[in-house]
Amino acid sequence: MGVVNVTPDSFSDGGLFLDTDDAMRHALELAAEGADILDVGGESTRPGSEPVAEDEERRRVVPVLERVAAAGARVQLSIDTSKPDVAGAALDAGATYVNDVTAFRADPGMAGLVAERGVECCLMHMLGEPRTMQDDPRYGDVVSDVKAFLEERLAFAVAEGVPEERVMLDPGIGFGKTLEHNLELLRRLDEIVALGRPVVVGTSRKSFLGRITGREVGERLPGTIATNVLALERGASVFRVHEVAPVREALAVAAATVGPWSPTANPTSTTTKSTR
Ligand code: HH2
Repeated sequence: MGVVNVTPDSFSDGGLFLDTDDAMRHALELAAEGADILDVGGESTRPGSEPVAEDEERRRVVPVLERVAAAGARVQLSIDTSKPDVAGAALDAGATYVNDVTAFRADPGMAGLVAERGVECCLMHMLGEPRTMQDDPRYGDVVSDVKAFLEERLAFAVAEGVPEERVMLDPGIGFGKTLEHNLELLRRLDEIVALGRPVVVGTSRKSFLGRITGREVGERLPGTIATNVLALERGASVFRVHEVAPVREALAVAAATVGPWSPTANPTSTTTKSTR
């Protein structure tokens, strides 16, 4: 899943793709690098961020989705929003996946929209809200708490008419979590996978990687790769990243190592002549 932030203030690429042309070019590049899903967002959820008005969010994302859909890229389009009106406009523009970082809590009507439109969704765990979520987050046992939350939100979505097969779950790395909480969730990701739905992980460029490596936000690709490879080994299915090509390549090697590898099943395996 490649990230397309049409925002002035996202934590790692704010302002780079606010212009529709720039966002569209970036989206097509990520698709060409092998992204299966493009996650288009018009509101930053970084710690301390302020909410964006609905009109403005819609104005940012809809033209990008329309133009990427019209370009015919072979990629699924996701809308990263917690507002049903924005999601509805995005679905009209060609999106078929709703990534709601509030797991339908900001507006429970989002569940009905996803059900009615027959699209897929991702329900993510977040403790508190972006403005304050990093102010001293606490859990009993972080993995058990996140797992219980995701189980409850999955049950809510299903009760509202969303087929279970259309729901993916995300532990919400960096959303109301300390460094230790993030590491514990990754270490025990198999417990979240045990819920039986595909698991999405988003570690890309996040500050906990900088806490370990001392690297600035634009220099966290090695940490991003390490955590995604580990998440794959623990059973994650979708990897939300800013840099698609290098992560995809690392995941292809990790997947071939974890399970049986076949040259025909792997589109990135073009260099089979190497003798080393
Ligand atoms: N992380 C971010 C945003 N949306 N969605 C899911 N499902 N999982 C995540 O981990 C996740 C997410 C934060 O990353 P980014 O979009 O680059 O930053 P910002 O919120 O500042 O735009």
